[in-house]
Amino acid sequence: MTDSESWPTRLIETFRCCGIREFAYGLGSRNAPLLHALFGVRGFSGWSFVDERSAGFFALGRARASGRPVALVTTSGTAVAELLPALVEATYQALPLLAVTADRPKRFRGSGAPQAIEQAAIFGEYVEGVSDVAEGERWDLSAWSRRSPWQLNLCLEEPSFGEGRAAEALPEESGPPAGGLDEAAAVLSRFCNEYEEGLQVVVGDLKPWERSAVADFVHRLGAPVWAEGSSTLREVSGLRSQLLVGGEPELQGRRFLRLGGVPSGRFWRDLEGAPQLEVLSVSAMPFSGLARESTFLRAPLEDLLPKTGVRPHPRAVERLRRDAGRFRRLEKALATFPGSEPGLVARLSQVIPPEATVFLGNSLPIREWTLAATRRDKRWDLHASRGANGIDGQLATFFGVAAEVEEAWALVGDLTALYDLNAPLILESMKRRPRLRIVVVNNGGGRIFGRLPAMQALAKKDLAKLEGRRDFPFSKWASLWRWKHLRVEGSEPVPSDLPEGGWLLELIPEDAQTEAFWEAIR
Ligand SMILES: Cc1ncc(C[n+]2csc(CCOP(=O)(O)OP(=O)(O)O)c2C)c(N)n1
Repeated sequence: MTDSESWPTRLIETFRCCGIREFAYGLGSRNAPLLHALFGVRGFSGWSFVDERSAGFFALGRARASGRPVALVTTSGTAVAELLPALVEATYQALPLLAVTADRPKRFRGSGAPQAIEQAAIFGEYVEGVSDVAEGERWDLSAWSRRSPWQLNLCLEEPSFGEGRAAEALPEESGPPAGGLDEAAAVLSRFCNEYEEGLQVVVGDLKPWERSAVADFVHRLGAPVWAEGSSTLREVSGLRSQLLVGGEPELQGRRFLRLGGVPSGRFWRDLEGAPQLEVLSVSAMPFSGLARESTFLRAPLEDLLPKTGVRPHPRAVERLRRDAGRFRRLEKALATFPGSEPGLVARLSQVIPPEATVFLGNSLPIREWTLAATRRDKRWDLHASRGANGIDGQLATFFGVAAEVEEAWALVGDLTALYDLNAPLILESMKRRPRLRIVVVNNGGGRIFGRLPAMQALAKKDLAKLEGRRDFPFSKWASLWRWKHLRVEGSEPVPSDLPEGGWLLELIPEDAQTEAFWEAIR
């Protein structure tokens, strides 16, 4: 096999076998023949990017929203390196991205020739495997679990363009191998059934396809549940008598069952220092989320949980009574300090319409949403990109999640928005643009740092430096993308009905109210 022209055809076959229907790409000459062939295939959608880093995060969003593997196609050199943050994120979220990286022929390695870098091992731990393929060789992706990223590094001679192949209907792909579920179900049911008093369920970020299996399982179990905002279990009415609504769970006297992503709550970090408390994590990701001893089952929740038999637990009356007391304090603080950061987040959640897609940025938005957002079930399609908790690429991921929906809201901090200023470029390629509402909580820097116990002792001036305090004119950024812009300061009302068009909503919390709020619920 000598012809580089047949590679695009093989790539198309690979996409089909793996169930890939979308690819995000950066422009380049070495990957141009691959792109040229892919463009001609009916049933594939390509998303064009100037910035490969953004392409990576956008693909992450598409994989999250669709549940399918998504490909990234780049040229050689630093374009490949730009994919790393999104692959890291995909690894910690167990999302399948296929990085198709065009490379110069292997004889260029180590030569320092232009755009010849060491691509084949560049992602290290953050790919499940690498197919490093020289001209004329075949590749085999059958070992790819499609639960984390894979790299297909294609070493190409000088670019040449063959004919793309028009596709017939795409065949059904085969799913990833299951395996070991019965054993995992036995371990899980023993963990739950042998311990009734004090079992605490905590649910982290869930993917759309995991939610109903988790809700059913937790309901069967009947134990108290703390649910992260992006699990969307907070608002499930059938779980009302089990949900902790007043704040994070207490640690003492508990055995913890974690389902889904690693929780963002402080209590999870505190568990690190309490090795006597037993923890069992069940997640599609290959990480326990704790550096100390715990039990970990890696399995698709939607397959494992329906198979797991559990006995219903007795109602934890005392724990729920204490929680109700904390909830009353929380409600009072939200009513007294509507201009605080959690107050603004709570009021925003009330005006976001039912059925909307909602994306929570990392840092305070996700924590404040979990604590303060409405628990009315608005059937939101809620997402947060929480793998390695980066604040990079959040808007690009959001646009990936939002690409096929009617109305999408993002809630991000000001530094997080600043990080990803070029991300909206992709909106120009969307056939049907979602009604976008980008909400920036502009507290003038990374204010999460001021909430860390270790930072609270610092002098105000030093803390401000570490928080990166600044004032950025977001109205100018909004006008660049032709979005309308509105500033809501402190206790001013959050508008419930925004006219058509894209909107940038800037929420400006009142510092004194935010401090008073946290003090009131301490
Ligand atoms: C890529 C990356 N760089 C740095 C960090 C460390 N970090 C965590 S939160 C944060 C500040 C975020 O500020 P902002 O978006 O304004 O949100 P706020 O903390 O005010 O809610 C930073 C820099 C990170 N998580 N990811």
